[in-house]
Amino acid sequence: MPFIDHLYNNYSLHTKSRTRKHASYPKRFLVPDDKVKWDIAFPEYAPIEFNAPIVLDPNTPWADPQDITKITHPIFSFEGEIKFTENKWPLNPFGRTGICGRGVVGKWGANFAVDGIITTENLSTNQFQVLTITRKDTGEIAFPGGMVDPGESIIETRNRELQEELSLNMADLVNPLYEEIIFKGYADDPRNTDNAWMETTAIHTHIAYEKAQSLKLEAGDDAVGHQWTDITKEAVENFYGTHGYVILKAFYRLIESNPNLVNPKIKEVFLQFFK
Ligand code: RP5
Repeated sequence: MPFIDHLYNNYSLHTKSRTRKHASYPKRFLVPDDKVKWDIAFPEYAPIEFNAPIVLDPNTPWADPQDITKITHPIFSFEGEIKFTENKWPLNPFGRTGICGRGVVGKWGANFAVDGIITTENLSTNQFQVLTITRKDTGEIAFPGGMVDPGESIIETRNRELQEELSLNMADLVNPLYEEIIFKGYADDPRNTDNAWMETTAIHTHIAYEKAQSLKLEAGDDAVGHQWTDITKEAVENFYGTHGYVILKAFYRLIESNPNLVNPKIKEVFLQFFK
């Protein structure tokens, strides 16, 4: 099975949303692979409800009221129509997570983020590289990214996050070799619950190696470190959330849509490595 299909399988069964959790969460109720989808009967299913104090605090600006009838924004998902419980709580479009309520996630239903995927080709190692941060919360390697603030466009969020987490000067990203939105959908995130979850839009920007080397970067905000990460199986498997699946998707798309942009040796190594 090609490696990306293995990552897609884990993604479609939202393995991380069932088996990982935020440090403050109670234990997730065990949801086997064949009981993930809501339309499969699972009468024993009894997840604990957990809502973090910060989410319940009426003064937290990014959190909805606990009483869902009081929210004023629409509840929608990139994944299509949302189902609701009898008490009007939205149901995770990918299925059961083993915890209900909102956990540390502010909004009922989908919570929208943006990820900035900045990549290059390392001609000395013949490998693709991606600019990553080390997350303060889990210590995992991740794309720089974050939540969309009210009124912000996707590109504004991406740029703000690159500045906050990496001090990137946005003038350095003008005229990249390639730029495309390559993903819009559910994010398999360890904070997800049955009723509140992350969705993301990922923008892939590919730049020349010399340009990548010249960027002045400094970790800040949610990032405690930054690095150019070589795209190896091990790196991809250990990325935060869905980022491993998304980075492979991004490189396959780049190779397919812009075959002349990619160094033939790097392409050969990549395809051989992930076949
Ligand atoms: C992930 O959470 C998204 O892909 C995005 O990278 C991130 C946003 O959350 P914070 O980084 O703001 O915690 O699911």
